[in-house]
Amino acid sequence: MYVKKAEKLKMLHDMLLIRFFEEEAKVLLEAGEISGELHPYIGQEAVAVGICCALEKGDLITSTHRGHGHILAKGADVNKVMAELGARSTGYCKGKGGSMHVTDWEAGVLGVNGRGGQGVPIALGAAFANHYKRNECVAVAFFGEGASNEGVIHEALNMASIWKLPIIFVCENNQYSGRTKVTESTSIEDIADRANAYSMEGIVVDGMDVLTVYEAAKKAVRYTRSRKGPVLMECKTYRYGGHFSQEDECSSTPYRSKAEIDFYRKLDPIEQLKYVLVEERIPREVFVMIENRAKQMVHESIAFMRESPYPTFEQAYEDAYDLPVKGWL
Ligand SMILES: Cc1ncc(C[n+]2csc(CCOP(=O)(O)OP(=O)(O)O)c2C)c(N)n1
Repeated sequence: MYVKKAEKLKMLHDMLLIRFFEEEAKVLLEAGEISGELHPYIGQEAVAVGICCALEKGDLITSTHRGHGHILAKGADVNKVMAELGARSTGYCKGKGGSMHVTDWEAGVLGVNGRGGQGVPIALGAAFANHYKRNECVAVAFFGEGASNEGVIHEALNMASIWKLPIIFVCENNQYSGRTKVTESTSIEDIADRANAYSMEGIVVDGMDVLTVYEAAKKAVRYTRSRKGPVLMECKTYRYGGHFSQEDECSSTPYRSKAEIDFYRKLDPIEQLKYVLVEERIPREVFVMIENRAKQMVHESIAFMRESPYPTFEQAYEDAYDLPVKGWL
């Protein structure tokens, strides 16, 4: 598939933005400027970027606990994401949600979700709403291969198939669910095979190659947008870091070898795309410019977070409940 240079450069920018964001977020967590926990997306950038570049603004996504990459790729404001991680009132959820509860209606992000697999039925509902309103929008549900064994995802696949809903189920198979290898939790090699059981299209994609993901996503979006039915897309990928950012510091027994991690680092999605661009004679200075821009955006987001106030005590009660009776609290 022909992909314009400008589109490829945007993909490079978006992957770099996610990578720098995640690297800086880990530093801030270690320094105590962010509390709680983070699940870094480093290594998996090609999936979020390849999928989201194939979407339109009105399309909707739901995300997972490893969600920063998805929402940045879908166009969320990096300042407001960082502010949310830093628990500041300028964050997407006014600093009361944190890393695993970012929502951005404007960018079409129906929520990062701390509960495994629970974004999937939300995306299903969004797809049903689009179907009901007879509009052109599609929904994308990101989930991990660990979550793929949860009943709710099977229910969603079945329902989407029966009603031919405009939804793409994107399983990011990074081979590990926490410390559990996929071969210990799942009886089949390709999770996309499960599409057969729900009479829908299933496809396995190299999730380390952004252009391959993009091409497959474009086809899937066209297919589901024209109301032919849902698609289950499995992206084979890898996370370089631990399940959560402090994993190495917290665990003494390694569950994967350095050789395995090094193997996937050699398939790095950012380097792969740069290689393609070098072949197309894009000068190295352009990469440097794009890298600097992405770094600057992340640094500005940190400054924005630091300058922003924390929510007040009173604000703790806002937005949480729509109480039927005034004065309950
Ligand atoms: C319903 C539920 N069960 C268990 C957990 C604890 N948990 C958090 S992340 C995780 C592993 C998820 O693995 P996977 O779905 O493959 O996503 P990945 O972490 O690889 O991105 C688990 C078991 C949870 N958050 N929600």
